[in-house]
Amino acid sequence: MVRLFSFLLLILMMGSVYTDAAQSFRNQKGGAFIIDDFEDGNLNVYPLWWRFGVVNADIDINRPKEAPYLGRYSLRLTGDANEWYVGGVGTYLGIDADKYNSVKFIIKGNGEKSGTLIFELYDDDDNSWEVSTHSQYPSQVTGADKFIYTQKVNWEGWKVVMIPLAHFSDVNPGIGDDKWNPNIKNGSGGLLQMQMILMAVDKYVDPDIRIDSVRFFKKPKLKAFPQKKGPHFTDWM
Ligand SMILES: [Ca+2]
Ligand SMILES: [Ca+2]
Ligand SMILES: [Ca+2]
Repeated sequence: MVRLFSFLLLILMMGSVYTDAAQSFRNQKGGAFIIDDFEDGNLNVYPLWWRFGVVNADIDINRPKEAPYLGRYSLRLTGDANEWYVGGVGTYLGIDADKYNSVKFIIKGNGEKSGTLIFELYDDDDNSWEVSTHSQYPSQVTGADKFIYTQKVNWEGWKVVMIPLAHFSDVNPGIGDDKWNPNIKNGSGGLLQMQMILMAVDKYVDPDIRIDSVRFFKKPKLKAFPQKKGPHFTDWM
């Protein structure tokens, strides 16, 4: 009976993951899509951020004096320098992101060796609405493109970082259709998920980065995503 109950609960939970993305995100204002501003001080709802690896992901209190655009809370990612690849956090999106051409973060560095962030975006290409892992190679996904952008954080204090989506690279050539097409046309799940990974840059300096206000937006007069071929990076993670 307990087993059956657990099974039903699991089905319910899985079902809830695929419900309307609008239910998982709040405070949407015209034009932009706010993934998180961390203002509810909770990483488990609006939206749920899962954690992987050995990263420490915590909500931290901002000091408003540090920058005028700061709210009350932000996300702090820290880890042990010995791990080099520390791990990260991710959230399920399932949104049509075709109308955006940029992603914006507010990032606080802790000096020259704060760490490196890898931003990953997964775009559904098999209408499965989920990121499925390869049966033989668990580090690989199937049916979705994985686009990444690497951001070295080597500054002290807060900085607004705007990245054109055209600067992301497809790192799984041959998987998905190798094109940035995160729309929900013809049954596609669009932009399925975002992950943010923390890496150390120095064996003796623990990486420590804070992130606030993650959002997609459309920057006027920015060129559309070029569907150029290569150079491709190998999927080294
Ligand atoms: Ca939240
Ligand atoms: Ca691909
Ligand atoms: Ca694609």
